[in-house]
Amino acid sequence: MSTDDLARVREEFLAALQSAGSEPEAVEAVRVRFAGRRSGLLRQLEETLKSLPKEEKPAFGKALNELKRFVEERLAAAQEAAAKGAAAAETVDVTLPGRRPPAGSLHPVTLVRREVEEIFLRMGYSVADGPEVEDDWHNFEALNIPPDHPARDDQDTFYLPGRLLLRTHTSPVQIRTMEQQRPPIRVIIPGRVYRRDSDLRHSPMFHQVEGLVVDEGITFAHLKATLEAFLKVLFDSRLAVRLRPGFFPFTEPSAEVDITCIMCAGKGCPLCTGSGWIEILGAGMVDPRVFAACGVDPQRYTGFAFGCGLDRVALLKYSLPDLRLLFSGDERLLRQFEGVRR
Ligand code: 2NM
Repeated sequence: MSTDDLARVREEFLAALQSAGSEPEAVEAVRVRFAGRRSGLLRQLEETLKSLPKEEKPAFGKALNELKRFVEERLAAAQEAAAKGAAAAETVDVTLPGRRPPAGSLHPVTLVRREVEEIFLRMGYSVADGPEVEDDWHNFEALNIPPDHPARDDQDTFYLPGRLLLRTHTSPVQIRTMEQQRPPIRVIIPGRVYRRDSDLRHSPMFHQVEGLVVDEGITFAHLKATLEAFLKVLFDSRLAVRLRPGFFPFTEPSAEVDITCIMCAGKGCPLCTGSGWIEILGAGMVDPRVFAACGVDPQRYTGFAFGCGLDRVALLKYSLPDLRLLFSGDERLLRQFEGVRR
């Protein structure tokens, strides 16, 4: 072992450092190999020094010290460069254009619900909601539908354990509203309702909005004007509104409400089956028996109520072919509503 060998170690060290570049892990590997405390090359050379003959020790020792200082200096410089490089790699380039996250969209039924809410809020109504799991009293009894009433059959109810049921309309929330607050009442209730019915035009879960107005002196004229104003804003200011006699256990008199067919403007087409009219709402004057059941004085107060299927409105407004499309989870439907806000 001679000072020439030390010169060779020096060359090897420089070559290793060169190929490590400013890669922090590579620089660290070079440090361990040459300057590692336990078994680095320099440590081994110190052992070699001890075993040399006395006369060779001074020259070798001096050269080894110089090599150690050289290695330390170069390593320190390389470590600093590597640290800087790592920091630079973490820097954010603020001039890059932003990446736009994929936008979701509002479901057509949500769009229609919000639009209906907005129209009635502008007319001074409030929006209420209530439980989807109901009891017999709020869903049927208080609405003048006794246990043997035929209306129970065509409302094919989902019954739950513990004398509970899934509400078949949002009317129970109107009952709860009348039980809890005194007139004047102006409220709409949008929400999910459930009926044992499933075919092309029926889904076991669908959406309704119902409205209720109670005060002294409310007449059928108020009902008619309110629904006409509502339907003209929701669909088309040019449309006509037609009332036909109807029947509901909870209203008397009751009416079915039609609008001019929005496909053919009343000329007659497959959508309106040639009639030029489309049925859109049910409505009526609240039956005094319903008021009595809720603790509202039927001598003093009158009121009107109405109900409307939101899913059907969504189909009509957006010219969608099939009710089931609304509940299919098909993204191709939702993508067509991207960027539509309300
Ligand atoms: C409809 C049609 C007619 C209605 C009545 C009531 C209540 F609770 F006030 F009696 N709520 N909703 C009503 C009236 C609903 O849906 C087609």
